[in-house]
Amino acid sequence: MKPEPSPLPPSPGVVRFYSFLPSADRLREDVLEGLALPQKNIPPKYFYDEPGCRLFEAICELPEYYLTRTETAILRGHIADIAQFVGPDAELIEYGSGVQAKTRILIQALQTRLYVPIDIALGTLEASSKELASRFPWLNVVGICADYTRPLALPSFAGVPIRRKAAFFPGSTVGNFTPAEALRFLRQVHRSVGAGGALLIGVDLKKDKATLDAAYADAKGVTARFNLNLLARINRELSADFQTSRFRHKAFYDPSQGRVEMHLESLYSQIVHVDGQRFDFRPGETIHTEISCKYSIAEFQELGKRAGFSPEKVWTDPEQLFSIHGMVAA
Ligand code: AVI
Repeated sequence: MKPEPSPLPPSPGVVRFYSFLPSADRLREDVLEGLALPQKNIPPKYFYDEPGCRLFEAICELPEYYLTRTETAILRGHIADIAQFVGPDAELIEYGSGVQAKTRILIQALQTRLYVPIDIALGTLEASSKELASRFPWLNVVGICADYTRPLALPSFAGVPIRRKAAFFPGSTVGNFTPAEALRFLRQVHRSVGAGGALLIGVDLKKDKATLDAAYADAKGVTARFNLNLLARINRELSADFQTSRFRHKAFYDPSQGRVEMHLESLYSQIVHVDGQRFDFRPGETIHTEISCKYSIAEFQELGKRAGFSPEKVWTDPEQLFSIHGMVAA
């Protein structure tokens, strides 16, 4: 999708927004197409409506969901080295910026002057961008509301001196792509930062099945509510008649594929209508809603190389649960 023509140079503290969001028709198309497949499937990007964003924030606080706190601890513990890797006067582009909590650590250390958060959830993007702009008075924030899983040409900004572009993609969100999709995405990031640009990317590491199973099926059932909210969203936005109590959350790590899979399992034989179309479910049949791929450090470096990056740094925690990679676009 093309950006709007020559946006004005940003001014410090001022938050500007550009929206490249696809129409509601895309949700309809993706859901109708996905439910017609032999393995029913709905893309995970549709988790993030307003209630979904709130539930994801709650997941990040769960004791079982070690990813967020571990990545934050790695960032804090290695921030001087990370700031040295990125260097001064970098334009910081964040993919899937969400609540931007980790970004604060980075912006403080880098003294960033131009920050471009990209997120599919407009409400969260607006609120967190405004909060960030008021916290750092020297910062220009240019929010982009977009689906970054699709090709996106970013606007360029005059008026702020920039030495390099640095992409930040925390949270192991790259794991929600298949390796082939991740490769395509990394190539797109390569084009956005250009030769010499930097990539800081959080990647969850392979580990024992029990830890991963618990992280995606927590005792309080927050992840179950997050998964089931997808059906409630489809009911609201596509006049569907899913009865959420007739489905259950299912999540498990498959070591042979190195990924967690999340599904919504039909508890009964049932018929559901979405936008006037009928879908039949057998008992035990599932809608596949998410994958969360886990990598070894070497596997992810190999993927980065195939996308044209040169892996330069890796920071991890003492238990080797999570990694942050520093790569440079060749
Ligand atoms: C956003 N993403 C990296 C999360 C993950 O861990 O794959 C989404 C999530 N799904 C269930 N819990 C969290």
